[in-house]
Amino acid sequence: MVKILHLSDIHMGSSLAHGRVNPNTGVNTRLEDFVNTLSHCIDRAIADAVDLVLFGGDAFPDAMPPPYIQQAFAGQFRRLVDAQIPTVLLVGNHDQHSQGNGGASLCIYRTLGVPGFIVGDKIETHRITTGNGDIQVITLPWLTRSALLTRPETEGLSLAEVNELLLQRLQPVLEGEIRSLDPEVPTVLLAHLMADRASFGAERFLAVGKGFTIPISMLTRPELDYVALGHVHCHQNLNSSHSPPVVYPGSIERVDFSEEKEEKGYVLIEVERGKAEWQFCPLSVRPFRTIEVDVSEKENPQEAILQAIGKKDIKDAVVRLIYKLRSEQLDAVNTASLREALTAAHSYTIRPELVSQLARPRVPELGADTSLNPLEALETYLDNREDLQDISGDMKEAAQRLLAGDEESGLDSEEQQKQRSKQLEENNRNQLRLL
Ligand SMILES: [Mn+2]
Repeated sequence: MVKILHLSDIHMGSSLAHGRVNPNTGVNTRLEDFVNTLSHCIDRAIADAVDLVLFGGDAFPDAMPPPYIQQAFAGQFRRLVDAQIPTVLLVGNHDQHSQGNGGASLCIYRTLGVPGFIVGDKIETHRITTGNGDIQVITLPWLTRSALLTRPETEGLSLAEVNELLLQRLQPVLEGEIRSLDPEVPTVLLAHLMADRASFGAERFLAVGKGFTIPISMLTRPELDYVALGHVHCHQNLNSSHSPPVVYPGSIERVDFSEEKEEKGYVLIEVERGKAEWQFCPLSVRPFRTIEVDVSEKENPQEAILQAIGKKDIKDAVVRLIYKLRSEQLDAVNTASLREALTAAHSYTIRPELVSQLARPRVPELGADTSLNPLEALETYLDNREDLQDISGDMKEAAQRLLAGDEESGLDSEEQQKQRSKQLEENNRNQLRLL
């Protein structure tokens, strides 16, 4: 039985805006948080004498972290070298350098020949000998289209079509790795990807806005005993009622407020051929707290805000205070005393939002009915916008074409289409920049 510690999405060097300079060390307190949390993961690996550590990718916010941040990361992983624990560092999307000849921030560990360290920057099977027997680890780093496709192949294709083509290429490559496995040896797939429960090809158009996703059926293979994922920051097992487990451990620290309610941690696994037992190990990380209060109808807005602050445990937390008020109430709020009330927080931001009496009401039908498909939703929206009636036909037609993935619309020149797909890709990247 091989014992593994699986962690992912360290993103060391992000969330610095939520910290402050520690006067004793000169270091941003959020970097200290991340290093401290990572050190707890490494402590556990050493204390439990695990046979293998798997890192699921995204070490830093980008492929060029400042030297002091690289050093903080390396300083922790160095402890695994000293403890002679084999370690696989998988390359995530944030680790890849997009300019020049590519490469990834983590490749330096291979270049230096760090003993026991493997860098997973391509699809490959590694047979690793541990104190408790051999284990096979298939590495599947974040896939860019250039990994499996050439430029002429993708010319003129929509993003959805490129993704489909990428999947078609990936499948035989992965299949090749799986068929070359030693069936007697326990096997883990270590992958940085967005998994989708949708079956192959179905609802393809809905995936466009989400970037490249891989159907889970490609991962739930009986030849695999555990699928160790990285990329999604919220811990989850995508295959809970079946085998193998397909697990995102999630990020180890909260990167921003979107992770306020998520528990953070890592995963311990005991794996043998045909069986894996795993447990999520929570980490005690710095809390994030949103205090949101609407005081626009309150007689004493100051008091109402202070009350809202008083209700939350803000000690040592990263806090954001958002209060809604009318413009004539602005003078009734004393920001200095709000700051006073927030001093127990680790850091805080204060954001007043004006409620506009002229605000256009939202389309009520869109709020109530979540079963609408995108076209029905657009129609409902257009029915509520008299000012758009003259172009509503064109808009519906354009939406239909977009959803059908039809690039032969005849409306745009090839150049415009290219621009648009570039823009779309850019949007996707921005949406996913934190994953
Ligand atoms: Mn990622």
